[in-house]
Amino acid sequence: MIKRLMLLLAVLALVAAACGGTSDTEETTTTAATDDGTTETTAGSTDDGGGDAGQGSEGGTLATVQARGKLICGVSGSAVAFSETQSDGSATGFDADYCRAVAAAVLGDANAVEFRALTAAERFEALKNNEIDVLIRNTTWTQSRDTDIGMDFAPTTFYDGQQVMGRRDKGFTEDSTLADVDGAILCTNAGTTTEKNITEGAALSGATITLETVETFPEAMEKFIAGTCDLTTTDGSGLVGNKATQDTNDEWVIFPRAPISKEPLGPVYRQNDSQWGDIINWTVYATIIADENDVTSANASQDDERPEISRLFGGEGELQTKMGLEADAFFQVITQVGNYDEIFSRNLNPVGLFREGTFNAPFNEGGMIFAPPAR
Ligand SMILES: N[C@@H](CCC(=O)N[C@@H](CS)C(=O)NCC(=O)O)C(=O)O
Repeated sequence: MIKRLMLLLAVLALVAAACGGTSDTEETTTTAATDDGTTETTAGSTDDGGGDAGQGSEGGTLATVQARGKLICGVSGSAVAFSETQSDGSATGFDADYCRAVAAAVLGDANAVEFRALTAAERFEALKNNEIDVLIRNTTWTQSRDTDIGMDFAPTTFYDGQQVMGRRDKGFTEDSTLADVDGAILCTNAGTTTEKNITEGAALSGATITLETVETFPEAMEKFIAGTCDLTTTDGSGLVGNKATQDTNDEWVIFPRAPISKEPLGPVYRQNDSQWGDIINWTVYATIIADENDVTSANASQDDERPEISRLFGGEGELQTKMGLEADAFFQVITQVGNYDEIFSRNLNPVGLFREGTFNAPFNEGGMIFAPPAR
Protein backbone atom coordinates (compact mmCIF):
# COMPACT_ATOMS: atom_id res chain seq x y z
CA MET A 1 0.00 0.00 0.00
CA ILE A 2 2.70 2.44 1.05
CA LYS A 3 4.75 1.45 -1.99
CA ARG A 4 1.80 2.15 -4.28
CA LEU A 5 1.22 5.51 -2.67
CA MET A 6 4.86 6.44 -3.15
CA LEU A 7 4.73 5.41 -6.79
CA LEU A 8 1.64 7.53 -7.31
CA LEU A 9 3.35 10.52 -5.66
CA ALA A 10 6.42 10.04 -7.82
CA VAL A 11 4.30 9.98 -10.98
CA LEU A 12 2.41 13.09 -9.87
CA ALA A 13 5.68 14.88 -9.17
CA LEU A 14 6.96 14.06 -12.64
CA VAL A 15 3.76 15.32 -14.26
CA ALA A 16 3.91 18.51 -12.22
CA ALA A 17 7.52 19.13 -13.22
CA ALA A 18 6.80 18.47 -16.88
CA CYS A 19 3.79 20.79 -16.91
CA GLY A 20 5.69 23.61 -15.31
CA GLY A 21 8.95 23.20 -17.13
CA THR A 22 7.98 24.00 -20.65
CA SER A 23 5.87 27.09 -20.62
CA ASP A 24 8.47 29.60 -19.56
CA THR A 25 11.20 28.77 -21.96
CA GLU A 26 9.17 28.41 -25.12
CA GLU A 27 7.98 31.32 -27.10
CA THR A 28 4.26 31.47 -26.64
CA THR A 29 1.41 33.58 -27.84
CA THR A 30 -1.28 33.66 -25.26
CA THR A 31 -3.98 35.78 -23.77
CA ALA A 32 -3.15 34.47 -20.34
CA ALA A 33 0.17 34.76 -18.55
CA THR A 34 2.73 32.02 -18.98
CA ASP A 35 3.66 33.19 -15.61
CA ASP A 36 6.62 33.64 -13.51
CA GLY A 37 4.79 31.60 -10.88
CA THR A 38 5.03 28.53 -13.10
CA THR A 39 8.80 28.69 -13.15
CA GLU A 40 8.88 29.31 -9.46
CA THR A 41 6.48 26.52 -8.56
CA THR A 42 8.41 24.12 -10.74
CA ALA A 43 11.64 25.17 -9.12
CA GLY A 44 10.16 24.63 -5.70
CA SER A 45 8.69 21.25 -6.47
CA THR A 46 11.58 19.72 -8.37
CA ASP A 47 14.30 20.57 -5.94
CA ASP A 48 12.51 20.09 -2.66
CA GLY A 49 13.81 23.56 -2.20
CA GLY A 50 10.92 25.36 -0.60
CA GLY A 51 11.94 24.98 2.99
CA ASP A 52 15.63 24.39 2.88
CA ALA A 53 17.44 25.46 -0.23
CA GLY A 54 20.29 25.91 2.21
CA GLN A 55 23.90 26.76 1.89
CA GLY A 56 26.16 26.56 -1.10
CA SER A 57 28.26 23.93 0.61
CA GLU A 58 29.26 22.85 4.06
CA GLY A 59 30.38 25.92 5.93
CA GLY A 60 28.14 28.11 3.84
CA THR A 61 28.63 30.24 0.78
CA LEU A 62 31.23 32.45 2.46
CA ALA A 63 33.60 29.51 2.91
CA THR A 64 33.00 28.39 -0.68
CA VAL A 65 33.75 31.82 -2.10
CA GLN A 66 36.82 32.31 0.09
CA ALA A 67 38.21 28.90 -0.90
CA ARG A 68 37.57 29.61 -4.58
CA GLY A 69 39.03 33.10 -4.35
CA LYS A 70 36.36 34.42 -6.68
CA LEU A 71 32.68 35.34 -6.48
CA ILE A 72 30.32 33.85 -9.07
CA CYS A 73 27.62 36.43 -9.59
CA GLY A 74 24.46 35.81 -11.61
CA VAL A 75 23.48 38.77 -13.77
CA SER A 76 21.42 39.38 -16.90
CA GLY A 77 24.24 40.47 -19.15
CA SER A 78 21.82 42.28 -21.43
CA ALA A 79 19.98 44.67 -19.13
CA VAL A 80 20.93 48.18 -20.25
CA ALA A 81 22.82 50.07 -17.52
CA PHE A 82 22.22 47.25 -14.99
CA SER A 83 24.40 44.44 -16.34
CA GLU A 84 25.88 44.36 -19.81
CA THR A 85 28.35 41.66 -20.76
CA GLN A 86 31.61 42.99 -22.20
CA SER A 87 33.87 41.30 -24.74
CA ASP A 88 36.20 40.03 -22.01
CA GLY A 89 33.31 38.31 -20.22
CA SER A 90 33.07 40.88 -17.46
CA ALA A 91 29.95 42.98 -16.98
CA THR A 92 29.25 46.66 -16.42
CA GLY A 93 26.28 48.36 -14.82
CA PHE A 94 24.50 49.00 -11.54
CA ASP A 95 23.90 45.31 -10.74
CA ALA A 96 27.38 44.36 -11.93
CA ASP A 97 28.84 46.95 -9.55
CA TYR A 98 26.96 45.38 -6.66
CA CYS A 99 28.60 42.06 -7.62
CA ARG A 100 31.92 43.87 -7.41
CA ALA A 101 30.99 45.37 -4.07
CA VAL A 102 30.35 41.89 -2.63
CA ALA A 103 33.69 40.66 -4.02
CA ALA A 104 35.46 43.66 -2.48
CA ALA A 105 33.84 42.91 0.90
CA VAL A 106 34.51 39.19 0.86
CA LEU A 107 37.80 38.91 -1.01
CA GLY A 108 39.21 42.43 -0.79
CA ASP A 109 39.22 42.60 -4.58
CA ALA A 110 36.34 44.08 -6.57
CA ASN A 111 37.64 42.37 -9.70
CA ALA A 112 37.49 38.86 -8.25
CA VAL A 113 34.14 38.24 -9.89
CA GLU A 114 33.04 35.78 -12.51
CA PHE A 115 29.83 37.02 -14.11
CA ARG A 116 27.28 34.41 -15.15
CA ALA A 117 24.66 35.68 -17.64
CA LEU A 118 21.25 34.20 -16.91
CA THR A 119 17.81 34.57 -18.45
CA ALA A 120 14.98 35.52 -16.14
CA ALA A 121 13.54 32.01 -16.34
CA GLU A 122 16.74 30.22 -15.34
CA ARG A 123 18.00 32.55 -12.60
CA PHE A 124 16.44 30.95 -9.49
CA GLU A 125 17.35 27.41 -10.50
CA ALA A 126 20.94 28.56 -11.03
CA LEU A 127 21.02 29.93 -7.50
CA LYS A 128 19.36 26.88 -5.98
CA ASN A 129 21.76 24.55 -7.80
CA ASN A 130 24.79 26.43 -6.45
CA GLU A 131 25.87 27.53 -9.93
CA ILE A 132 26.13 31.06 -8.58
CA ASP A 133 26.83 32.56 -5.15
CA VAL A 134 24.48 35.49 -5.46
CA LEU A 135 21.96 36.70 -8.02
CA ILE A 136 21.96 40.40 -8.91
CA ARG A 137 19.73 40.55 -11.97
CA ASN A 138 16.90 43.13 -11.96
CA THR A 139 15.10 40.77 -9.64
CA THR A 140 11.87 41.73 -7.95
CA TRP A 141 11.26 40.73 -4.35
CA THR A 142 7.96 38.88 -4.21
CA GLN A 143 6.26 36.74 -1.61
CA SER A 144 6.44 33.49 -3.61
CA ARG A 145 10.10 33.95 -4.48
CA ASP A 146 10.90 34.74 -0.86
CA THR A 147 9.00 31.76 0.54
CA ASP A 148 7.86 29.10 -1.90
CA ILE A 149 11.07 28.76 -3.90
CA GLY A 150 13.67 29.20 -1.21
CA MET A 151 15.23 32.56 -1.97
CA ASP A 152 16.14 35.36 0.42
CA PHE A 153 16.32 39.01 -0.54
CA ALA A 154 18.83 41.69 0.32
CA PRO A 155 17.67 45.28 0.82
CA THR A 156 16.19 46.82 -2.28
CA THR A 157 18.82 48.66 -4.31
CA PHE A 158 16.44 50.06 -6.95
CA TYR A 159 12.73 50.76 -6.50
CA ASP A 160 11.12 50.18 -9.86
CA GLY A 161 7.68 49.69 -11.36
CA GLN A 162 6.40 48.15 -14.58
CA GLN A 163 5.43 50.29 -17.57
CA VAL A 164 4.68 49.83 -21.25
CA MET A 165 6.45 51.26 -24.31
CA GLY A 166 4.66 52.06 -27.58
CA ARG A 167 5.06 54.20 -30.67
CA ARG A 168 3.96 57.81 -30.86
CA ASP A 169 2.88 57.32 -34.50
CA LYS A 170 0.42 54.66 -33.32
CA GLY A 171 -1.23 57.25 -31.11
CA PHE A 172 0.39 56.42 -27.78
CA THR A 173 1.43 59.29 -25.50
CA GLU A 174 2.81 59.69 -21.97
CA ASP A 175 -0.81 59.99 -20.86
CA SER A 176 -1.89 56.67 -22.39
CA THR A 177 -3.33 54.17 -19.92
CA LEU A 178 -3.61 50.41 -19.77
CA ALA A 179 -7.12 50.65 -21.21
CA ASP A 180 -5.47 51.99 -24.39
CA VAL A 181 -3.59 48.73 -25.01
CA ASP A 182 -6.83 46.95 -25.91
CA GLY A 183 -6.33 44.69 -28.94
CA ALA A 184 -2.53 45.01 -28.91
CA ILE A 185 0.20 42.38 -29.07
CA LEU A 186 2.57 42.92 -26.15
CA CYS A 187 6.02 41.35 -25.89
CA THR A 188 8.15 40.64 -22.86
CA ASN A 189 10.57 38.04 -21.50
CA ALA A 190 9.47 34.84 -19.77
CA GLY A 191 9.91 33.95 -16.13
CA THR A 192 9.16 37.45 -14.91
CA THR A 193 6.71 39.32 -12.74
CA THR A 194 6.11 41.36 -15.89
CA GLU A 195 3.96 38.65 -17.47
CA LYS A 196 1.61 38.38 -14.52
CA ASN A 197 1.31 42.10 -13.94
CA ILE A 198 0.37 42.92 -17.51
CA THR A 199 -2.15 40.10 -17.72
CA GLU A 200 -3.80 41.13 -14.46
CA GLY A 201 -3.52 44.85 -15.18
CA ALA A 202 -4.96 44.66 -18.68
CA ALA A 203 -7.88 42.55 -17.46
CA LEU A 204 -8.57 45.03 -14.66
CA SER A 205 -8.57 47.86 -17.21
CA GLY A 206 -10.94 45.98 -19.50
CA ALA A 207 -8.30 45.54 -22.21
CA THR A 208 -7.91 42.30 -24.16
CA ILE A 209 -4.29 41.69 -25.07
CA THR A 210 -2.13 39.10 -26.76
CA LEU A 211 0.97 38.48 -24.69
CA GLU A 212 4.00 37.05 -26.45
CA THR A 213 6.83 35.91 -24.23
CA VAL A 214 10.38 35.41 -25.45
CA GLU A 215 13.51 34.27 -23.65
CA THR A 216 15.30 37.59 -23.19
CA PHE A 217 14.16 41.17 -23.15
CA PRO A 218 16.42 42.18 -26.08
CA GLU A 219 14.42 39.68 -28.18
CA ALA A 220 11.21 41.43 -27.11
CA MET A 221 12.81 44.73 -28.19
CA GLU A 222 13.72 43.26 -31.59
CA LYS A 223 10.09 42.27 -32.14
CA PHE A 224 8.92 45.69 -31.04
CA ILE A 225 11.33 47.36 -33.45
CA ALA A 226 10.34 44.99 -36.27
CA GLY A 227 6.69 45.78 -35.59
CA THR A 228 5.63 42.20 -34.89
CA CYS A 229 4.81 43.38 -31.38
CA ASP A 230 2.81 46.59 -30.96
CA LEU A 231 4.09 47.21 -27.47
CA THR A 232 6.80 46.03 -25.15
CA THR A 233 6.64 45.93 -21.37
CA THR A 234 9.06 45.45 -18.47
CA ASP A 235 10.39 47.34 -15.44
CA GLY A 236 10.39 51.08 -16.16
CA SER A 237 14.18 51.20 -15.78
CA GLY A 238 14.55 48.66 -18.60
CA LEU A 239 12.30 50.66 -20.89
CA VAL A 240 14.13 53.91 -20.12
CA GLY A 241 17.49 52.21 -20.77
CA ASN A 242 16.40 50.69 -24.07
CA LYS A 243 14.75 53.90 -25.26
CA ALA A 244 17.83 55.95 -24.34
CA THR A 245 20.15 53.68 -26.29
CA GLN A 246 17.98 52.83 -29.31
CA ASP A 247 15.39 55.54 -29.93
CA THR A 248 17.37 58.48 -31.24
CA ASN A 249 14.35 60.23 -32.82
CA ASP A 250 12.07 60.02 -29.78
CA GLU A 251 9.56 57.86 -31.62
CA TRP A 252 8.75 55.71 -28.62
CA VAL A 253 6.83 56.62 -25.51
CA ILE A 254 6.69 55.07 -22.04
CA PHE A 255 3.36 54.92 -20.16
CA PRO A 256 1.33 54.98 -17.98
CA ARG A 257 2.85 57.73 -15.87
CA ALA A 258 2.17 55.77 -12.67
CA PRO A 259 3.71 52.28 -13.03
CA ILE A 260 1.30 49.34 -13.00
CA SER A 261 3.24 47.44 -10.29
CA LYS A 262 5.83 47.63 -7.56
CA GLU A 263 9.17 46.11 -8.56
CA PRO A 264 11.63 46.33 -5.67
CA LEU A 265 14.89 45.09 -7.22
CA GLY A 266 17.88 43.83 -5.27
CA PRO A 267 20.35 41.00 -4.67
CA VAL A 268 19.06 37.48 -3.98
CA TYR A 269 20.73 34.60 -2.15
CA ARG A 270 19.81 31.08 -1.00
CA GLN A 271 17.77 30.91 2.17
CA ASN A 272 19.15 29.31 5.35
CA ASP A 273 22.61 30.81 4.97
CA SER A 274 22.43 33.65 7.48
CA GLN A 275 26.09 34.50 7.50
CA TRP A 276 26.16 34.94 3.73
CA GLY A 277 22.87 36.80 3.84
CA ASP A 278 24.22 39.23 6.44
CA ILE A 279 27.27 39.84 4.26
CA ILE A 280 25.21 40.70 1.19
CA ASN A 281 22.79 42.83 3.24
CA TRP A 282 25.52 44.78 4.99
CA THR A 283 27.50 45.28 1.80
CA VAL A 284 24.43 47.08 0.43
CA TYR A 285 23.94 48.95 3.70
CA ALA A 286 27.60 50.00 3.77
CA THR A 287 27.19 51.71 0.39
CA ILE A 288 24.10 53.52 1.71
CA ILE A 289 25.67 54.54 5.04
CA ALA A 290 28.69 55.93 3.20
CA ASP A 291 26.36 57.89 0.93
CA GLU A 292 24.38 59.23 3.92
CA ASN A 293 27.66 60.54 5.33
CA ASP A 294 29.06 61.90 2.06
CA VAL A 295 31.85 59.36 2.15
CA THR A 296 32.92 58.56 -1.41
CA SER A 297 35.53 56.43 -3.14
CA ALA A 298 37.64 59.58 -3.41
CA ASN A 299 37.50 60.79 0.21
CA ALA A 300 37.02 57.57 2.23
CA SER A 301 39.56 57.34 5.02
CA GLN A 302 40.19 54.83 7.77
CA ASP A 303 41.23 57.80 9.91
CA ASP A 304 37.70 59.23 9.71
CA GLU A 305 36.91 60.19 13.29
CA ARG A 306 33.14 59.94 13.04
CA PRO A 307 32.34 56.88 15.18
CA GLU A 308 29.98 55.17 12.75
CA ILE A 309 32.32 55.59 9.79
CA SER A 310 35.28 54.48 11.88
CA ARG A 311 33.44 51.31 12.92
CA LEU A 312 32.29 50.68 9.36
CA PHE A 313 35.82 51.01 8.03
CA GLY A 314 37.48 48.76 10.61
CA GLY A 315 38.25 51.01 13.59
CA GLU A 316 37.34 50.37 17.21
CA GLY A 317 34.06 48.52 17.67
CA GLU A 318 34.05 47.16 14.14
CA LEU A 319 31.71 44.25 13.52
CA GLN A 320 33.02 42.98 10.21
CA THR A 321 35.29 40.34 11.76
CA LYS A 322 32.26 38.95 13.62
CA MET A 323 30.70 38.44 10.20
CA GLY A 324 33.65 36.42 8.91
CA LEU A 325 35.13 39.33 6.95
CA GLU A 326 38.28 41.41 7.28
CA ALA A 327 37.83 44.46 9.51
CA ASP A 328 38.36 46.75 6.51
CA ALA A 329 35.89 44.89 4.25
CA PHE A 330 33.55 47.83 3.78
CA PHE A 331 36.42 50.28 3.37
CA GLN A 332 37.42 48.13 0.40
CA VAL A 333 33.84 48.30 -0.92
CA ILE A 334 33.70 52.08 -0.81
CA THR A 335 37.21 52.76 -2.10
CA GLN A 336 37.07 50.17 -4.89
CA VAL A 337 33.43 50.47 -5.99
CA GLY A 338 31.93 53.58 -4.37
CA ASN A 339 28.95 54.55 -2.25
CA TYR A 340 25.31 54.06 -3.30
CA ASP A 341 25.08 57.41 -5.02
CA GLU A 342 28.30 56.89 -6.95
CA ILE A 343 27.15 53.44 -8.12
CA PHE A 344 23.74 54.81 -9.08
CA SER A 345 24.95 57.97 -10.82
CA ARG A 346 27.78 56.42 -12.76
CA ASN A 347 25.60 53.68 -14.24
CA LEU A 348 22.08 55.04 -14.40
CA ASN A 349 22.36 58.80 -14.98
CA PRO A 350 23.78 58.27 -18.50
CA VAL A 351 20.53 56.59 -19.60
CA GLY A 352 18.35 59.20 -17.92
CA LEU A 353 17.59 57.54 -14.58
CA PHE A 354 17.98 59.93 -11.62
CA ARG A 355 17.29 59.58 -7.92
CA GLU A 356 15.71 62.95 -7.24
CA GLY A 357 11.98 62.84 -6.67
CA THR A 358 11.87 59.03 -6.82
CA PHE A 359 11.77 56.26 -4.24
CA ASN A 360 15.50 55.85 -4.90
CA ALA A 361 16.27 59.18 -3.22
CA PRO A 362 17.72 59.02 0.31
CA PHE A 363 15.12 58.57 3.09
CA ASN A 364 15.81 62.08 4.39
CA GLU A 365 15.08 63.53 0.96
CA GLY A 366 11.72 61.84 0.52
CA GLY A 367 12.98 58.52 -0.86
CA MET A 368 13.23 55.00 0.49
CA ILE A 369 16.97 54.34 0.40
CA PHE A 370 17.72 53.74 4.06
CA ALA A 371 20.18 51.71 6.12
CA PRO A 372 20.10 50.67 9.76
CA PRO A 373 22.95 52.05 11.89
CA ALA A 374 26.40 50.47 11.81
CA ARG A 375 26.92 49.76 15.49
N1 LIG B 1 11.96 42.58 -12.31
C1 LIG B 1 11.28 41.58 -13.07
C2 LIG B 1 11.73 41.57 -14.54
C3 LIG B 1 13.17 41.19 -14.69
C4 LIG B 1 13.67 41.27 -16.15
O1 LIG B 1 13.85 40.24 -16.80
N2 LIG B 1 13.91 42.48 -16.62
C5 LIG B 1 14.34 42.70 -18.00
C6 LIG B 1 14.25 44.16 -18.33
S1 LIG B 1 15.38 45.17 -17.45
C7 LIG B 1 15.74 42.18 -18.20
O2 LIG B 1 16.45 41.96 -17.26
N3 LIG B 1 16.13 42.00 -19.43
C8 LIG B 1 17.42 41.55 -19.79
C9 LIG B 1 17.43 40.13 -20.24
O3 LIG B 1 16.35 39.61 -20.62
O4 LIG B 1 18.49 39.54 -20.18
C10 LIG B 1 11.45 40.22 -12.43
O5 LIG B 1 12.22 40.08 -11.48
O6 LIG B 1 10.77 39.26 -12.86
